[in-house]
Amino acid sequence: MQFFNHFLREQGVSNELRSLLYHIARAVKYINFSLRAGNTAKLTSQNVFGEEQLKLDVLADKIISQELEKSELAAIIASEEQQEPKKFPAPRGKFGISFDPLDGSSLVDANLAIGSIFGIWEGDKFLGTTGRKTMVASCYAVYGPRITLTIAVKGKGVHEFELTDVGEFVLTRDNIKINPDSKYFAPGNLRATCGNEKYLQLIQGWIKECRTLRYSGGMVPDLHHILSKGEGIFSYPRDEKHANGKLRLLFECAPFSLLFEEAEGASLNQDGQAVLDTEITDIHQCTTIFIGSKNEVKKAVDALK
Ligand code: AHM
Ligand code: MG
Repeated sequence: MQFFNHFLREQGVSNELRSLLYHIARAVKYINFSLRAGNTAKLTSQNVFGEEQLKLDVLADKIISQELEKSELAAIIASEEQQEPKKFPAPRGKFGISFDPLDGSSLVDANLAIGSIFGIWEGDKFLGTTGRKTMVASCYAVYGPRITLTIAVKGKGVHEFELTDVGEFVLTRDNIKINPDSKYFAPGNLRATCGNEKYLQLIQGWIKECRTLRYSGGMVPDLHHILSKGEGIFSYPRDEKHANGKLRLLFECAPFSLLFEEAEGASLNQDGQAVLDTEITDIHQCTTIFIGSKNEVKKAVDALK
């Protein structure tokens, strides 16, 4: 059995980065406890003792922010739940952490899998840089029937860990790779087919080729499916109202793009640019995304031109 921390040390991950990942793993455990505790109310509500309960995504945001502050390794943090990033006073850590505390929180009621996403950047700013230049690692947790944490440290591959009964993450899959071709498709923003004939044709083409649909409505489990099976494509194109789609560059797309490129997959926006090369000009900026098996991603983006 390979424990999370031992495995990362063997991989040559620096002490500081390992310690930061340890704090992220702790936050994931606390969020999991909160989810299991049944606080699944979508809106702020009162519990049986008449106390105010926090919305789950607000609670997850709080848990992660506190854990990152405690780590003393963060110079700045930015959350999808917060309007502005929070800077910690010097001398604090050397990392910037961007995160979506609870992606797919609207699926909680339906008891579908959801997740948390983290991007780890060097330095104390996110604006004016790209994932390629500044991101050093990323990871995501899936809260499903099992709790997994999948990590990519730049240049050191993608590895999956699972939370055991004793509260430790252990290695379940190492060096995850994605095949260039695939039979699986996960078509996000199907509403875009109403105004975009090419997207409609792309999806009809996948259906005519007898491909397999795997789509849950949660980016985290949908992308985890691709990494688990070692193949697939997830798409989220623009539509008439959303020129850059809906998914966030800093909190969702850049972290996943690092993971997928590390696994030899690809992640492009609808204009054919690597998502990791997109400059961050706004904390809450959105991007279109086509991510997964390299050849499928390229073909899909070409088909929409
Ligand atoms: P959220 O961060 O508000 O939860 O939204 C992100 C989610 C993704 O998990 C999922 O891929 C996408 O929204 C689904 O979008 P849509 O509601 O357009 O189907
Ligand atoms: Mg989200």
